[in-house]
Amino acid sequence: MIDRINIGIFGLMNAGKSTLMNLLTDQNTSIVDNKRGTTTDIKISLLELHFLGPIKLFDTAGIDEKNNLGDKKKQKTIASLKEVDLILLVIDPSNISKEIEEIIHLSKEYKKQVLIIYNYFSNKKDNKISFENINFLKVDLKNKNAKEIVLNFLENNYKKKEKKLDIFPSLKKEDIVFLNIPMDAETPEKRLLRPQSFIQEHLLRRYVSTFCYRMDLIKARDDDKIEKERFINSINLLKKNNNLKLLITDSQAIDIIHKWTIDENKNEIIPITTFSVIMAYTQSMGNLNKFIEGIEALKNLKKNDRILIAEACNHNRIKEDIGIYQIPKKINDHFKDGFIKIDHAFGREFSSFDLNQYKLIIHCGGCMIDKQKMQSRLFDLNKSNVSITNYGLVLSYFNSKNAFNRVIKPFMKV
Ligand SMILES: Nc1nc2c(ncn2[C@@H]2O[C@H](COP(=O)(O)OP(=O)(O)O)[C@@H](O)[C@H]2O)c(=O)[nH]1
Ligand code: SF4
Ligand SMILES: [Mg+2]
Repeated sequence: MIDRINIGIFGLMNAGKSTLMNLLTDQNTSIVDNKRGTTTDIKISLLELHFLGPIKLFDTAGIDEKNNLGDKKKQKTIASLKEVDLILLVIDPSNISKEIEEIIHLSKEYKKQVLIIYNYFSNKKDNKISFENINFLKVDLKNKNAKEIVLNFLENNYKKKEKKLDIFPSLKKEDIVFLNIPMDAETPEKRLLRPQSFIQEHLLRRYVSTFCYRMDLIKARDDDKIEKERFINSINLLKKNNNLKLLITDSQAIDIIHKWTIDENKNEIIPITTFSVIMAYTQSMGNLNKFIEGIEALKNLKKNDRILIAEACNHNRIKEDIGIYQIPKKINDHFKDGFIKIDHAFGREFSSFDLNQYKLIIHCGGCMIDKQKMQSRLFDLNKSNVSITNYGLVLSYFNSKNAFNRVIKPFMKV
């Protein structure tokens, strides 16, 4: 998962947004035409700018189209505005309308940086407008030096957010982290799941060694002696020089991992957490508390309360899928069957749900969406006063209070 800066191009119809998209991507990424409303859906392009690094560039539809389709386009445009780090507002100075103010208003509401590009088509008149405190550039986007001019403007005016999140900063070079990866029928062939490879790569980059272990979950749940011995032997081997510092497991194996990593005096032989809990921590830029608070909301659910189980992708689902089967079953076993109303949102469906009807969102690790999208979801949930928690936390909580406390402990500052 590459950390990218999301830049969105916004404005009215025919301001030159798609022209700017094509200029920055050096190709005909978007259709440019003088027919108003040419760009219907959001166009996304991935590129690299030497002074900013990896970029995700959004070309959006003009928000001033007044018809049914225009309303739909506007909705999508606003959804992507919530996910960008920088709004490039393209303005044709001869065509100013209140919708430009609306974009500026939204940028304030969602705390986004805005830069204005006045696209001076040579033969158009200037309405002499200015927006307070917003840096701007005057350019003709069809000019042969336009790209260089725009890039210079971006380099000099974009305020880069320096915040970088380190996962488990106390881990050192000589430390080892145990990764428990039980593969099942849902596991894709030829690769690890994204949260697993993301975390492994993150640790490797910091010279922290990882030990990958495949647990046979069916045998482990059957209390198979050989399977347990194999696991304990691996732990003991790694613990020999006191370098084993943490075990990260797939959340669905938390029942076994919790049980097998406490001794007869109930002391933990190794700290544990789950891939999914780490994803909640990283995708929210360290705001794990928000997801922990969601467990309190789970405890306080009442009859007929509605919850939404949200997965950020549409993967192939088998019978015992966590979101479709395991979590609903645990909720129905914990409360009474049918006591809580459970809905599901997969992939992009999330944005079409009315969040106000829910007491709680139970979200997957969200490895298929970027931090910006997750943060825009958190922003909307905060606004609607709806709680959120995550798969790993829920599975640990339903296992036991101890398991729950153990998986969050590695994130607690001492
Ligand atoms: N001469 C000139 N024409 C432009 C410029 N920018 C856009 N256009 C034209 O204006 C029309 C709308 O441009 P487009 O990029 O599709 O606008 P969008 O609706 O904001 O995406 C097209 O016919 C473009 O060729 C410019 O800087 N100079
Ligand atoms: S986006 Fe969610 S459901 Fe899809 S693979 Fe990632 S963690 Fe699993
Ligand atoms: Mg366009």
